[in-house]
Amino acid sequence: MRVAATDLTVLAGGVGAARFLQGVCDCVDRSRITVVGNVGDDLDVHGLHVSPDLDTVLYTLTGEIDEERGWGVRGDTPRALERARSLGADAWFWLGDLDIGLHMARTEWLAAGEPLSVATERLGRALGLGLRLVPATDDPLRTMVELDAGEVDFQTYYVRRGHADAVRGLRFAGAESARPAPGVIEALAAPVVVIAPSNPLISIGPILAVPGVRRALEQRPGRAVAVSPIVAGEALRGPAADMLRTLGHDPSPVGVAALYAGLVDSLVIDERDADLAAGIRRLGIEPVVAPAIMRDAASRRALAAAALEAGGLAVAVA
Ligand code: FO1
Repeated sequence: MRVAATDLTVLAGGVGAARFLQGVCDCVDRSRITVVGNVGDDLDVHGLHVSPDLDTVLYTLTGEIDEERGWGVRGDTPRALERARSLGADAWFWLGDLDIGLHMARTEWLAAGEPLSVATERLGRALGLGLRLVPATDDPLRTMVELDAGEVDFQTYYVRRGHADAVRGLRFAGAESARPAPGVIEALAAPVVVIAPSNPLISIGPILAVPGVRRALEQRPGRAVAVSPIVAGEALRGPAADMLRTLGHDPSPVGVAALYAGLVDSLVIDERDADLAAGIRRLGIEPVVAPAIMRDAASRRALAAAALEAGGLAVAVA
């Protein structure tokens, strides 16, 4: 497969990454961007293959997203789900009717033997995404979460159990034999690579666990910048802070920097964490202080511009 050169690659998890990417798309033409997405959260449910993080990026950047929840399609209805429940199905994972339609298309293509990367490209093209969205791998890779009650798959931990359990360990099942999807390693040779403000353990971790990805980032020819998903000791969204703590990491931008040491040149941190700059610099990473809370389009754009400028990309922000 011939892969066109990309100017900017973003490693992305779910909701936080998608919102950050909205800002990136305000600063850089979509034709210049490749997004490498997490598939550790993927699940097979009711016979359908669901890729929540890829879909969150897809729906957010095509304007279909339910902004309030951060995932799923705005205004979607649960008629199919309710019907299934009324018939006795164990429908614990919320799927709207329109969303189900997308999963049906993807599942059909996968069953016909297409790789996930091709199915994702087809969905992106059909919905007018305009940038290249690539799963980290086409091979099965699932994040497994160790709880006091035993090991469960990611969505059982996150949705079914409401991410209320203390996380004792993480395992990326299938990672050892997974291969990077076509274009992933090439994309890491972009002049600028940005790690979006996503959970470093469960959103970026599965991407880095694909053999060859971490090394490609370590040996990058360009510049790499991460954006801290932790601000003032709290996660922008989700259970990242608690998870860092229970797994023995510092739930602060310094802890994030320690996880990314050797992988990035700079880390964007919020103004409230400016006093942590020296600790980050000691890890060999240049701290860049910028407002990191993404409230609206303007703040998403400003955060993206700060990250891109740290990577040396000239951006024209309106
Ligand atoms: N999150 C929930 O909290 N409850 C759900 O029932 C749920 C369903 C769902 C369906 C499709 C989809 O694309 C995302 C969905 N999410 C749901 C969000 C998803 O579990 C998480 O945002 C990510 O996996 C974490 O990055």
